[in-house]
Amino acid sequence: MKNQVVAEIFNTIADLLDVKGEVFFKTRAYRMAAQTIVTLDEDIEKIANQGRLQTIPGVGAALAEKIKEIVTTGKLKYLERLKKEIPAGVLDLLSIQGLGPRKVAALYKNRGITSIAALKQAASSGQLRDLEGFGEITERNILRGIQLLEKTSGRVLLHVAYEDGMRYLTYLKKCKHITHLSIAGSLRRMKETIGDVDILASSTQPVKVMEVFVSYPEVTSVLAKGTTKSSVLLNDNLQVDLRVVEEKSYGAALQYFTGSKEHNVTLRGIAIRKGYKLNEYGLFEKKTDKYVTGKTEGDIYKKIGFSYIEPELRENRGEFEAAEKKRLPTLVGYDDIRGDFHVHSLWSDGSDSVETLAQAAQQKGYSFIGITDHSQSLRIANGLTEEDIQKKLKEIERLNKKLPDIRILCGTECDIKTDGTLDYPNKVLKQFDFVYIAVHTSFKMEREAMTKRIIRGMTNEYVDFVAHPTGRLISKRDPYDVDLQQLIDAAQEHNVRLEINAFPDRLDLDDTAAKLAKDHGVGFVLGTDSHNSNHMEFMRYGVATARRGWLEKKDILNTYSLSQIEKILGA
Ligand code: DGT
Ligand code: CA
Ligand code: CA
Repeated sequence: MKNQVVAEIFNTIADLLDVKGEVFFKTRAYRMAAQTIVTLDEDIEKIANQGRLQTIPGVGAALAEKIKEIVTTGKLKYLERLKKEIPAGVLDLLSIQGLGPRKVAALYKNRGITSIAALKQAASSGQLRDLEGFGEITERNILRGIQLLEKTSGRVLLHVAYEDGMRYLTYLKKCKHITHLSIAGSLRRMKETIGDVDILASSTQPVKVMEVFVSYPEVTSVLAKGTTKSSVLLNDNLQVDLRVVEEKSYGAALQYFTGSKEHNVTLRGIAIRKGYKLNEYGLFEKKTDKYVTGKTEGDIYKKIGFSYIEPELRENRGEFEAAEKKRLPTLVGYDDIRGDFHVHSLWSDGSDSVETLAQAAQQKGYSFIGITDHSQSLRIANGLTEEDIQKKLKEIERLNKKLPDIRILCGTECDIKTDGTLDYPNKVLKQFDFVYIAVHTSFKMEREAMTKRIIRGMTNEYVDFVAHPTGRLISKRDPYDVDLQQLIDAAQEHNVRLEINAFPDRLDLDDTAAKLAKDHGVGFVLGTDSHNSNHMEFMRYGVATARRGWLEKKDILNTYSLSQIEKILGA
Protein backbone atom coordinates (compact mmCIF):
# COMPACT_ATOMS: atom_id res chain seq x y z
CA MET A 1 0.00 0.00 0.00
CA LYS A 2 1.22 3.47 -0.87
CA ASN A 3 -0.87 5.16 1.81
CA GLN A 4 2.17 5.66 4.03
CA VAL A 5 4.14 7.19 1.15
CA VAL A 6 1.36 9.67 0.32
CA ALA A 7 0.91 10.59 3.99
CA GLU A 8 4.62 11.14 4.47
CA ILE A 9 4.84 13.40 1.43
CA PHE A 10 1.84 15.43 2.63
CA ASN A 11 3.29 15.80 6.11
CA THR A 12 6.62 16.89 4.67
CA ILE A 13 4.85 19.47 2.50
CA ALA A 14 3.01 20.76 5.57
CA ASP A 15 6.29 21.04 7.49
CA LEU A 16 8.00 22.83 4.63
CA LEU A 17 5.11 25.24 4.19
CA ASP A 18 5.08 25.89 7.93
CA VAL A 19 8.76 26.76 7.91
CA LYS A 20 8.21 28.97 4.88
CA GLY A 21 5.53 30.78 6.87
CA GLU A 22 2.48 29.75 4.84
CA VAL A 23 -1.00 30.39 6.24
CA PHE A 24 -2.20 27.88 8.78
CA PHE A 25 -5.29 26.54 7.01
CA LYS A 26 -3.22 25.50 4.01
CA THR A 27 -0.77 23.37 6.02
CA ARG A 28 -3.62 22.01 8.10
CA ALA A 29 -5.32 20.67 4.97
CA TYR A 30 -2.23 18.61 4.15
CA ARG A 31 -1.90 17.30 7.69
CA MET A 32 -5.56 16.32 7.97
CA ALA A 33 -5.45 14.51 4.63
CA ALA A 34 -2.26 12.69 5.65
CA GLN A 35 -3.81 11.64 8.93
CA THR A 36 -6.84 10.20 7.16
CA ILE A 37 -4.91 8.47 4.38
CA VAL A 38 -2.43 6.70 6.61
CA THR A 39 -5.19 4.95 8.51
CA LEU A 40 -7.46 4.08 5.58
CA ASP A 41 -8.14 0.37 5.32
CA GLU A 42 -8.16 0.60 1.56
CA ASP A 43 -5.18 0.95 -0.73
CA ILE A 44 -4.94 4.57 -1.89
CA GLU A 45 -3.74 3.41 -5.30
CA LYS A 46 -6.93 1.45 -5.81
CA ILE A 47 -9.03 4.44 -4.77
CA ALA A 48 -7.08 6.60 -7.22
CA ASN A 49 -7.49 4.13 -10.06
CA GLN A 50 -11.22 4.00 -9.48
CA GLY A 51 -11.46 7.79 -9.48
CA ARG A 52 -12.80 7.92 -5.92
CA LEU A 53 -10.11 10.07 -4.30
CA GLN A 54 -12.45 12.95 -3.61
CA THR A 55 -14.68 10.71 -1.50
CA ILE A 56 -11.89 10.70 1.13
CA PRO A 57 -12.71 13.28 3.80
CA GLY A 58 -10.52 16.36 3.38
CA VAL A 59 -9.38 15.50 -0.15
CA GLY A 60 -10.49 18.00 -2.78
CA ALA A 61 -9.56 18.38 -6.44
CA ALA A 62 -6.08 19.81 -5.80
CA LEU A 63 -5.02 17.12 -3.34
CA ALA A 64 -6.56 14.40 -5.50
CA GLU A 65 -4.33 15.51 -8.39
CA LYS A 66 -1.29 15.33 -6.16
CA ILE A 67 -2.20 11.87 -4.87
CA LYS A 68 -2.61 10.66 -8.47
CA GLU A 69 0.84 11.95 -9.32
CA ILE A 70 2.36 10.22 -6.27
CA VAL A 71 0.78 6.82 -6.90
CA THR A 72 1.68 6.84 -10.58
CA THR A 73 5.20 8.31 -10.45
CA GLY A 74 6.17 7.69 -6.81
CA LYS A 75 7.13 11.37 -6.62
CA LEU A 76 5.61 14.82 -6.49
CA LYS A 77 7.04 17.73 -8.47
CA TYR A 78 5.56 20.26 -6.07
CA LEU A 79 7.49 18.67 -3.19
CA GLU A 80 10.72 18.61 -5.19
CA ARG A 81 10.30 22.35 -5.80
CA LEU A 82 9.69 23.07 -2.12
CA LYS A 83 12.67 20.97 -1.10
CA LYS A 84 14.95 23.10 -3.27
CA GLU A 85 13.97 26.11 -1.18
CA ILE A 86 14.70 24.53 2.23
CA PRO A 87 17.52 22.05 3.05
CA ALA A 88 16.49 18.64 4.40
CA GLY A 89 18.15 18.99 7.82
CA VAL A 90 16.04 22.03 8.66
CA LEU A 91 12.95 19.83 8.96
CA ASP A 92 14.72 17.62 11.51
CA LEU A 93 14.79 20.64 13.82
CA LEU A 94 10.99 20.48 14.00
CA SER A 95 11.17 17.24 15.97
CA ILE A 96 12.78 19.07 18.90
CA GLN A 97 10.46 19.92 21.77
CA GLY A 98 9.55 23.60 21.82
CA LEU A 99 10.78 24.39 18.34
CA GLY A 100 7.93 25.47 16.11
CA PRO A 101 8.13 26.46 12.45
CA ARG A 102 8.74 30.12 13.20
CA LYS A 103 11.77 29.48 15.41
CA VAL A 104 13.12 26.90 12.98
CA ALA A 105 12.79 29.40 10.14
CA ALA A 106 14.69 31.99 12.20
CA LEU A 107 17.49 29.52 12.99
CA TYR A 108 17.84 28.64 9.35
CA LYS A 109 17.49 32.09 7.81
CA ASN A 110 19.47 34.09 10.35
CA ARG A 111 22.06 31.59 11.49
CA GLY A 112 22.23 29.12 8.63
CA ILE A 113 21.50 26.19 10.96
CA THR A 114 20.54 23.12 8.96
CA SER A 115 21.06 20.19 11.35
CA ILE A 116 20.45 19.11 14.94
CA ALA A 117 24.20 18.79 15.47
CA ALA A 118 24.77 22.38 14.36
CA LEU A 119 21.92 23.53 16.58
CA LYS A 120 23.35 21.73 19.60
CA GLN A 121 26.70 23.36 18.99
CA ALA A 122 25.18 26.82 18.62
CA ALA A 123 22.93 26.51 21.68
CA SER A 124 25.63 25.14 23.96
CA SER A 125 28.07 27.88 23.02
CA GLY A 126 25.52 30.63 23.69
CA GLN A 127 25.23 31.76 20.10
CA LEU A 128 21.45 31.93 19.97
CA ARG A 129 20.55 34.14 22.90
CA ASP A 130 20.76 37.37 20.93
CA LEU A 131 18.57 36.08 18.12
CA GLU A 132 15.17 37.78 18.08
CA GLY A 133 12.59 35.75 19.99
CA PHE A 134 15.32 33.63 21.61
CA GLY A 135 17.16 33.97 24.91
CA GLU A 136 19.22 32.03 27.41
CA ILE A 137 16.12 30.13 28.46
CA THR A 138 15.37 29.19 24.86
CA GLU A 139 18.90 27.90 24.50
CA ARG A 140 18.51 25.75 27.58
CA ASN A 141 15.14 24.46 26.37
CA ILE A 142 16.61 23.58 23.01
CA LEU A 143 19.38 21.57 24.66
CA ARG A 144 16.84 19.84 26.86
CA GLY A 145 14.74 19.03 23.78
CA ILE A 146 17.74 17.56 21.99
CA GLN A 147 18.52 15.47 25.08
CA LEU A 148 14.96 14.15 25.14
CA LEU A 149 15.24 13.16 21.51
CA GLU A 150 18.58 11.42 22.07
CA LYS A 151 17.17 9.47 25.00
CA THR A 152 14.61 7.72 22.84
CA SER A 153 16.56 7.64 19.60
CA GLY A 154 16.87 4.19 18.18
CA ARG A 155 13.60 3.24 19.84
CA VAL A 156 10.16 3.28 18.25
CA LEU A 157 6.74 3.87 19.71
CA LEU A 158 4.94 0.74 20.85
CA HIS A 159 2.33 0.77 18.08
CA VAL A 160 4.96 0.73 15.31
CA ALA A 161 6.69 -2.32 16.80
CA TYR A 162 3.35 -3.98 17.58
CA GLU A 163 2.12 -3.74 14.00
CA ASP A 164 5.44 -4.90 12.57
CA GLY A 165 5.65 -7.72 15.11
CA MET A 166 2.12 -8.97 14.44
CA ARG A 167 2.62 -8.97 10.67
CA TYR A 168 5.85 -10.94 11.14
CA LEU A 169 4.08 -13.48 13.38
CA THR A 170 1.33 -13.95 10.82
CA TYR A 171 4.02 -14.71 8.24
CA LEU A 172 5.94 -17.11 10.52
CA LYS A 173 2.81 -18.99 11.53
CA LYS A 174 2.70 -20.41 8.01
CA CYS A 175 6.02 -22.17 8.61
CA LYS A 176 5.19 -25.82 9.36
CA HIS A 177 8.48 -26.45 11.15
CA ILE A 178 7.49 -24.16 14.02
CA THR A 179 5.55 -25.70 16.92
CA HIS A 180 5.33 -22.76 19.34
CA LEU A 181 5.67 -19.11 18.51
CA SER A 182 5.51 -15.92 20.56
CA ILE A 183 6.56 -12.32 20.78
CA ALA A 184 9.00 -11.81 23.68
CA GLY A 185 11.04 -8.85 25.00
CA SER A 186 9.71 -5.38 25.68
CA LEU A 187 7.00 -5.78 23.03
CA ARG A 188 5.46 -8.65 24.98
CA ARG A 189 5.60 -6.47 28.08
CA MET A 190 3.95 -3.71 25.99
CA LYS A 191 6.43 -1.06 27.02
CA GLU A 192 5.73 2.41 25.63
CA THR A 193 8.81 2.40 23.42
CA ILE A 194 10.58 -0.58 21.90
CA GLY A 195 14.27 -1.02 21.09
CA ASP A 196 13.97 -4.16 19.03
CA VAL A 197 11.35 -6.84 18.50
CA ASP A 198 12.11 -10.27 19.96
CA ILE A 199 10.44 -13.40 18.65
CA LEU A 200 10.77 -16.90 20.07
CA ALA A 201 9.97 -20.18 18.34
CA SER A 202 10.36 -23.84 19.18
CA SER A 203 11.29 -26.28 16.45
CA THR A 204 13.22 -29.43 15.70
CA GLN A 205 14.35 -27.87 12.41
CA PRO A 206 15.95 -24.56 13.44
CA VAL A 207 17.95 -24.21 10.22
CA LYS A 208 14.81 -24.30 8.11
CA VAL A 209 13.04 -21.88 10.43
CA MET A 210 15.91 -19.39 10.13
CA GLU A 211 15.73 -19.66 6.36
CA VAL A 212 12.04 -18.74 6.47
CA PHE A 213 12.74 -15.95 8.97
CA VAL A 214 15.30 -14.13 6.82
CA SER A 215 13.16 -14.55 3.70
CA TYR A 216 10.39 -12.32 5.05
CA PRO A 217 9.55 -9.78 2.31
CA GLU A 218 9.88 -6.75 4.63
CA VAL A 219 13.49 -7.60 5.54
CA THR A 220 16.05 -5.21 4.04
CA SER A 221 19.19 -6.66 5.60
CA VAL A 222 20.23 -9.73 7.55
CA LEU A 223 22.43 -8.68 10.48
CA ALA A 224 23.18 -12.20 11.72
CA LYS A 225 22.08 -15.68 10.78
CA GLY A 226 22.78 -18.67 12.98
CA THR A 227 21.01 -21.86 14.02
CA THR A 228 19.66 -20.57 17.34
CA LYS A 229 19.62 -16.83 16.81
CA SER A 230 19.17 -14.51 13.83
CA SER A 231 18.66 -10.77 13.52
CA VAL A 232 17.26 -8.74 10.66
CA LEU A 233 16.42 -5.15 9.85
CA LEU A 234 12.99 -4.33 8.43
CA ASN A 235 12.35 -1.70 5.79
CA ASP A 236 11.41 0.80 8.52
CA ASN A 237 14.78 0.15 10.21
CA LEU A 238 13.36 -1.78 13.14
CA GLN A 239 15.49 -4.73 14.25
CA VAL A 240 13.89 -8.11 14.83
CA ASP A 241 15.61 -10.97 16.66
CA LEU A 242 14.48 -14.56 16.42
CA ARG A 243 15.56 -17.33 18.75
CA VAL A 244 14.72 -20.95 18.10
CA VAL A 245 14.79 -23.41 21.01
CA GLU A 246 13.81 -26.97 21.78
CA GLU A 247 10.36 -27.80 23.05
CA LYS A 248 11.53 -28.61 26.57
CA SER A 249 13.14 -25.18 26.91
CA TYR A 250 10.37 -23.14 25.32
CA GLY A 251 8.82 -21.85 28.56
CA ALA A 252 12.19 -21.09 30.11
CA ALA A 253 13.33 -19.25 27.00
CA LEU A 254 10.06 -17.32 26.79
CA GLN A 255 10.45 -16.30 30.40
CA TYR A 256 14.07 -15.32 29.89
CA PHE A 257 13.64 -13.38 26.65
CA THR A 258 10.50 -11.60 27.80
CA GLY A 259 12.46 -9.88 30.56
CA SER A 260 12.68 -7.40 31.88
CA LYS A 261 16.29 -7.91 32.71
CA GLU A 262 15.61 -6.53 36.21
CA HIS A 263 12.72 -8.97 36.70
CA ASN A 264 14.91 -11.87 35.55
CA VAL A 265 17.80 -10.99 37.80
CA THR A 266 15.51 -10.97 40.83
CA LEU A 267 13.77 -14.19 39.82
CA ARG A 268 17.07 -15.95 39.27
CA GLY A 269 18.25 -14.86 42.72
CA ILE A 270 15.12 -16.22 44.35
CA ALA A 271 15.45 -19.48 42.41
CA ILE A 272 18.99 -19.90 43.70
CA ARG A 273 17.90 -19.33 47.29
CA LYS A 274 15.33 -22.08 46.83
CA GLY A 275 17.95 -24.54 45.58
CA TYR A 276 17.48 -24.13 41.84
CA LYS A 277 19.34 -22.76 38.88
CA LEU A 278 17.35 -20.86 36.27
CA ASN A 279 18.44 -20.01 32.75
CA GLU A 280 16.97 -19.85 29.26
CA TYR A 281 17.14 -23.65 28.96
CA GLY A 282 15.11 -24.49 32.01
CA LEU A 283 14.89 -24.73 35.76
CA PHE A 284 17.47 -27.14 37.20
CA GLU A 285 18.34 -28.51 40.60
CA LYS A 286 21.34 -26.56 41.80
CA LYS A 287 23.24 -29.50 43.24
CA THR A 288 22.66 -32.13 40.59
CA ASP A 289 21.95 -29.99 37.50
CA LYS A 290 18.89 -32.16 36.98
CA TYR A 291 16.22 -30.62 34.69
CA VAL A 292 13.15 -29.79 36.77
CA THR A 293 10.87 -28.00 34.32
CA GLY A 294 10.95 -25.60 31.37
CA LYS A 295 8.12 -26.26 28.97
CA THR A 296 5.87 -23.46 30.14
CA GLU A 297 6.37 -20.19 31.99
CA GLY A 298 3.59 -21.13 34.39
CA ASP A 299 5.45 -24.25 35.52
CA ILE A 300 8.58 -22.26 36.21
CA TYR A 301 6.89 -19.56 38.27
CA LYS A 302 4.95 -22.21 40.16
CA LYS A 303 8.01 -24.32 41.04
CA ILE A 304 9.79 -21.24 42.37
CA GLY A 305 6.76 -20.49 44.52
CA PHE A 306 4.80 -17.86 42.62
CA SER A 307 1.56 -17.63 40.75
CA TYR A 308 1.85 -16.71 37.07
CA ILE A 309 3.05 -13.15 36.56
CA GLU A 310 1.66 -11.38 33.49
CA PRO A 311 4.33 -9.99 31.12
CA GLU A 312 3.17 -6.38 31.63
CA LEU A 313 4.00 -6.70 35.34
CA ARG A 314 7.53 -8.00 34.88
CA GLU A 315 9.43 -4.84 35.69
CA ASN A 316 10.63 -5.66 39.20
CA ARG A 317 8.21 -3.16 40.70
CA GLY A 318 6.85 -5.30 43.49
CA GLU A 319 5.38 -8.15 41.44
CA PHE A 320 7.27 -10.88 43.33
CA GLU A 321 6.10 -9.69 46.71
CA ALA A 322 2.52 -9.48 45.45
CA ALA A 323 2.75 -12.90 43.79
CA GLU A 324 4.10 -14.48 46.93
CA LYS A 325 1.22 -13.08 48.97
CA LYS A 326 -1.25 -14.08 46.25
CA ARG A 327 -2.12 -10.42 45.88
CA LEU A 328 -1.35 -9.93 42.22
CA PRO A 329 -4.07 -7.90 40.52
CA THR A 330 -6.37 -9.58 38.02
CA LEU A 331 -5.41 -7.25 35.21
CA VAL A 332 -7.99 -5.61 32.99
CA GLY A 333 -8.21 -7.67 29.79
CA TYR A 334 -7.73 -6.40 26.26
CA ASP A 335 -11.28 -7.56 25.49
CA ASP A 336 -12.91 -5.98 28.54
CA ILE A 337 -13.39 -2.59 26.91
CA ARG A 338 -16.97 -1.71 25.96
CA GLY A 339 -16.44 1.70 24.46
CA ASP A 340 -14.20 4.67 23.86
CA PHE A 341 -14.66 7.96 25.71
CA HIS A 342 -12.35 10.20 23.71
CA VAL A 343 -13.10 10.60 20.01
CA HIS A 344 -13.00 13.76 17.89
CA SER A 345 -15.41 14.21 15.02
CA LEU A 346 -15.75 16.54 12.04
CA TRP A 347 -17.35 19.00 14.43
CA SER A 348 -13.86 19.97 15.64
CA ASP A 349 -10.57 18.59 14.30
CA GLY A 350 -11.46 14.99 13.52
CA SER A 351 -11.86 13.78 9.96
CA ASP A 352 -14.91 11.53 10.29
CA SER A 353 -18.56 12.29 10.92
CA VAL A 354 -20.24 11.26 14.16
CA GLU A 355 -22.22 8.68 12.23
CA THR A 356 -19.12 7.09 10.68
CA LEU A 357 -17.44 6.99 14.09
CA ALA A 358 -20.48 5.44 15.75
CA GLN A 359 -20.70 2.78 13.08
CA ALA A 360 -17.01 2.01 13.48
CA ALA A 361 -17.48 1.70 17.24
CA GLN A 362 -20.38 -0.66 16.69
CA GLN A 363 -18.24 -2.75 14.33
CA LYS A 364 -15.70 -3.08 17.10
CA GLY A 365 -18.41 -4.54 19.28
CA TYR A 366 -18.62 -1.50 21.52
CA SER A 367 -21.81 -0.52 23.28
CA PHE A 368 -21.02 3.18 23.47
CA ILE A 369 -18.83 5.91 22.03
CA GLY A 370 -18.09 9.30 23.56
CA ILE A 371 -17.70 12.10 21.03
CA THR A 372 -15.49 14.73 22.59
CA ASP A 373 -14.83 17.73 20.43
CA HIS A 374 -12.72 20.67 21.49
CA SER A 375 -14.11 23.74 23.24
CA GLN A 376 -14.59 27.21 21.84
CA SER A 377 -11.30 28.96 22.59
CA LEU A 378 -9.19 26.26 20.96
CA ARG A 379 -9.46 27.85 17.52
CA ILE A 380 -6.59 25.91 15.99
CA ALA A 381 -8.56 22.73 16.58
CA ASN A 382 -11.82 24.29 15.42
CA GLY A 383 -13.36 24.33 18.91
CA LEU A 384 -17.16 24.36 19.14
CA THR A 385 -19.20 27.47 19.89
CA GLU A 386 -22.29 27.20 22.06
CA GLU A 387 -24.35 27.36 18.90
CA ASP A 388 -22.42 24.43 17.37
CA ILE A 389 -23.07 22.42 20.51
CA GLN A 390 -26.83 22.76 20.14
CA LYS A 391 -26.60 21.48 16.59
CA LYS A 392 -24.29 18.66 17.61
CA LEU A 393 -26.63 17.60 20.42
CA LYS A 394 -29.51 17.46 17.93
CA GLU A 395 -27.47 15.43 15.49
CA ILE A 396 -26.50 12.94 18.18
CA GLU A 397 -30.09 12.65 19.34
CA ARG A 398 -31.14 11.84 15.78
CA LEU A 399 -28.28 9.34 15.33
CA ASN A 400 -29.07 7.59 18.60
CA LYS A 401 -32.52 6.86 17.17
CA LYS A 402 -31.10 5.75 13.86
CA LEU A 403 -28.45 3.48 15.42
CA PRO A 404 -30.14 1.73 18.33
CA ASP A 405 -27.30 -0.76 18.88
CA ILE A 406 -24.77 1.81 19.96
CA ARG A 407 -25.16 4.66 22.43
CA ILE A 408 -23.50 7.86 21.31
CA LEU A 409 -22.58 10.00 24.29
CA CYS A 410 -22.14 13.68 23.64
CA GLY A 411 -19.04 14.80 25.50
CA THR A 412 -16.56 17.63 25.29
CA GLU A 413 -12.85 18.07 25.77
CA CYS A 414 -13.12 21.42 27.48
CA ASP A 415 -10.05 23.61 27.87
CA ILE A 416 -8.88 24.58 31.32
CA LYS A 417 -7.92 28.24 31.08
CA THR A 418 -4.77 29.46 32.80
CA ASP A 419 -6.71 30.58 35.88
CA GLY A 420 -8.42 27.19 36.20
CA THR A 421 -11.81 28.34 34.97
CA LEU A 422 -13.32 26.34 32.15
CA ASP A 423 -13.92 27.28 28.55
CA TYR A 424 -17.72 26.85 28.80
CA PRO A 425 -20.10 28.20 31.44
CA ASN A 426 -21.93 25.69 33.65
CA LYS A 427 -25.18 26.09 31.74
CA VAL A 428 -23.37 24.66 28.71
CA LEU A 429 -21.33 22.04 30.56
CA LYS A 430 -24.43 20.51 32.08
CA GLN A 431 -25.87 19.72 28.66
CA PHE A 432 -23.12 17.22 27.87
CA ASP A 433 -23.39 13.56 28.81
CA PHE A 434 -19.91 13.87 30.26
CA VAL A 435 -17.14 16.44 30.48
CA TYR A 436 -13.42 15.95 30.01
CA ILE A 437 -11.18 18.84 30.93
CA ALA A 438 -7.71 19.33 29.49
CA VAL A 439 -4.74 21.65 29.22
CA HIS A 440 -3.93 22.65 25.65
CA THR A 441 -2.34 26.07 26.18
CA SER A 442 0.36 27.72 28.33
CA PHE A 443 2.26 24.48 28.98
CA LYS A 444 5.13 26.34 30.57
CA MET A 445 3.38 27.58 33.71
CA GLU A 446 5.14 27.28 37.06
CA ARG A 447 4.48 24.07 38.96
CA GLU A 448 2.31 25.60 41.65
CA ALA A 449 0.19 27.62 39.24
CA MET A 450 -0.24 24.67 36.87
CA THR A 451 -1.25 22.37 39.71
CA LYS A 452 -3.76 24.91 41.02
CA ARG A 453 -5.09 25.47 37.52
CA ILE A 454 -5.95 21.82 36.94
CA ILE A 455 -7.26 21.22 40.44
CA ARG A 456 -9.53 24.24 40.16
CA GLY A 457 -10.86 22.75 36.94
CA MET A 458 -11.57 19.48 38.73
CA THR A 459 -13.64 21.17 41.41
CA ASN A 460 -16.31 22.14 38.89
CA GLU A 461 -19.32 19.95 39.60
CA TYR A 462 -19.90 19.05 35.93
CA VAL A 463 -16.41 17.71 35.34
CA ASP A 464 -16.07 13.93 35.02
CA PHE A 465 -12.61 13.25 33.60
CA VAL A 466 -9.20 14.84 33.11
CA ALA A 467 -7.77 14.12 29.64
CA HIS A 468 -4.06 13.31 29.18
CA PRO A 469 -3.33 14.57 32.71
CA THR A 470 0.39 15.37 32.31
CA GLY A 471 0.51 16.53 28.68
CA ARG A 472 3.65 14.63 27.78
CA LEU A 473 4.37 13.51 24.22
CA ILE A 474 6.81 10.63 24.16
CA SER A 475 10.23 11.83 22.90
CA LYS A 476 8.68 15.15 21.85
CA ARG A 477 7.42 17.02 24.87
CA ASP A 478 8.06 16.69 28.59
CA PRO A 479 5.05 16.60 30.89
CA TYR A 480 4.10 20.05 32.06
CA ASP A 481 5.34 20.87 35.51
CA VAL A 482 2.60 19.62 37.78
CA ASP A 483 2.46 18.07 41.25
CA LEU A 484 1.13 14.65 40.35
CA GLN A 485 0.46 13.64 43.93
CA GLN A 486 -1.73 16.71 44.48
CA LEU A 487 -3.53 16.02 41.23
CA ILE A 488 -4.20 12.46 42.33
CA ASP A 489 -5.46 13.56 45.74
CA ALA A 490 -7.78 16.10 44.13
CA ALA A 491 -9.09 13.49 41.67
CA GLN A 492 -9.86 11.22 44.57
CA GLU A 493 -11.47 13.98 46.61
CA HIS A 494 -13.66 15.35 43.82
CA ASN A 495 -14.45 11.96 42.34
CA VAL A 496 -12.95 12.86 38.97
CA ARG A 497 -11.52 10.05 36.89
CA LEU A 498 -8.08 10.40 35.33
CA GLU A 499 -7.62 9.37 31.74
CA ILE A 500 -5.15 6.95 30.37
CA ASN A 501 -4.93 8.43 26.92
CA ALA A 502 -4.27 5.61 24.47
CA PHE A 503 -2.88 7.64 21.59
CA PRO A 504 0.55 6.05 20.96
CA ASP A 505 2.69 9.14 21.55
CA ARG A 506 0.74 10.13 24.66
CA LEU A 507 0.03 7.07 26.85
CA ASP A 508 -0.76 9.58 29.57
CA LEU A 509 -1.08 8.87 32.50
CA ASP A 510 1.84 6.53 32.05
CA ASP A 511 2.15 3.15 33.77
CA THR A 512 3.85 4.31 36.97
CA ALA A 513 1.58 7.32 37.43
CA ALA A 514 -1.46 5.11 36.87
CA LYS A 515 -0.26 2.72 39.57
CA LEU A 516 0.32 5.57 41.97
CA ALA A 517 -3.17 6.94 41.29
CA LYS A 518 -4.75 3.52 41.75
CA ASP A 519 -2.98 3.10 45.05
CA HIS A 520 -4.67 6.33 46.14
CA GLY A 521 -8.14 5.18 45.19
CA VAL A 522 -8.53 7.07 41.92
CA GLY A 523 -10.75 5.76 39.10
CA PHE A 524 -9.82 5.81 35.41
CA VAL A 525 -11.19 6.17 31.92
CA LEU A 526 -9.54 5.10 28.70
CA GLY A 527 -9.75 7.27 25.60
CA THR A 528 -7.99 6.92 22.27
CA ASP A 529 -8.08 10.62 21.38
CA SER A 530 -9.04 9.41 17.92
CA HIS A 531 -9.13 11.92 15.10
CA ASN A 532 -10.53 9.38 12.67
CA SER A 533 -12.28 6.04 13.02
CA ASN A 534 -9.14 3.95 12.51
CA HIS A 535 -7.45 5.54 15.50
CA MET A 536 -9.89 3.70 17.74
CA GLU A 537 -7.58 0.71 17.29
CA PHE A 538 -5.17 2.47 19.63
CA MET A 539 -7.30 1.36 22.57
CA ARG A 540 -5.04 -1.68 23.05
CA TYR A 541 -2.12 0.59 23.96
CA GLY A 542 -4.25 2.29 26.59
CA VAL A 543 -5.21 -1.10 28.00
CA ALA A 544 -1.54 -2.11 27.92
CA THR A 545 -0.58 0.98 29.90
CA ALA A 546 -3.37 0.26 32.38
CA ARG A 547 -2.12 -3.31 32.76
CA ARG A 548 1.43 -2.08 33.27
CA GLY A 549 -0.04 0.16 35.97
CA TRP A 550 -1.60 -2.87 37.72
CA LEU A 551 -5.17 -1.80 36.93
CA GLU A 552 -8.11 -4.14 37.17
CA LYS A 553 -11.43 -4.13 35.37
CA LYS A 554 -13.20 -2.36 38.19
CA ASP A 555 -10.76 0.56 38.04
CA ILE A 556 -11.74 1.47 34.49
CA LEU A 557 -15.11 2.95 33.57
CA ASN A 558 -14.91 1.65 29.99
CA THR A 559 -15.41 -1.91 31.25
CA TYR A 560 -18.74 -1.17 32.91
CA SER A 561 -22.08 -1.97 31.33
CA LEU A 562 -23.78 0.84 29.46
CA SER A 563 -26.50 1.16 32.05
CA GLN A 564 -23.94 1.44 34.85
CA ILE A 565 -22.08 4.09 32.88
CA GLU A 566 -25.26 6.03 32.19
CA LYS A 567 -26.08 5.93 35.85
CA ILE A 568 -22.63 7.04 36.97
CA LEU A 569 -22.48 9.88 34.46
CA GLY A 570 -26.13 10.80 34.74
CA ALA A 571 -26.29 10.54 30.97
P1 DGT B 1 14.23 -3.23 24.25
O1 DGT B 1 14.52 -4.15 23.12
O2 DGT B 1 15.35 -2.31 24.57
O3 DGT B 1 12.96 -2.50 24.08
O4 DGT B 1 14.04 -4.10 25.60
P2 DGT B 1 14.00 -5.68 25.78
O5 DGT B 1 13.53 -5.91 27.18
O6 DGT B 1 13.24 -6.31 24.68
O7 DGT B 1 15.54 -6.07 25.73
P3 DGT B 1 16.41 -6.94 24.72
O8 DGT B 1 15.81 -7.00 23.37
O9 DGT B 1 17.80 -6.42 24.83
O10 DGT B 1 16.42 -8.39 25.37
C1 DGT B 1 15.25 -9.17 25.43
C2 DGT B 1 15.14 -9.83 26.76
O11 DGT B 1 16.23 -10.75 26.96
C3 DGT B 1 15.24 -8.89 27.94
O12 DGT B 1 14.02 -8.30 28.25
C4 DGT B 1 15.69 -9.85 29.03
C5 DGT B 1 16.58 -10.80 28.32
N1 DGT B 1 17.97 -10.39 28.49
C6 DGT B 1 18.72 -9.76 27.61
N2 DGT B 1 19.96 -9.56 28.13
C7 DGT B 1 19.93 -10.05 29.37
C8 DGT B 1 20.89 -10.14 30.44
O13 DGT B 1 22.01 -9.70 30.33
N3 DGT B 1 20.47 -10.74 31.60
C9 DGT B 1 19.22 -11.22 31.74
N4 DGT B 1 18.86 -11.78 32.88
N5 DGT B 1 18.31 -11.14 30.78
C10 DGT B 1 18.66 -10.57 29.61
CA1 CA C 1 13.77 -6.17 22.51
CA1 CA D 1 16.60 -8.11 21.28
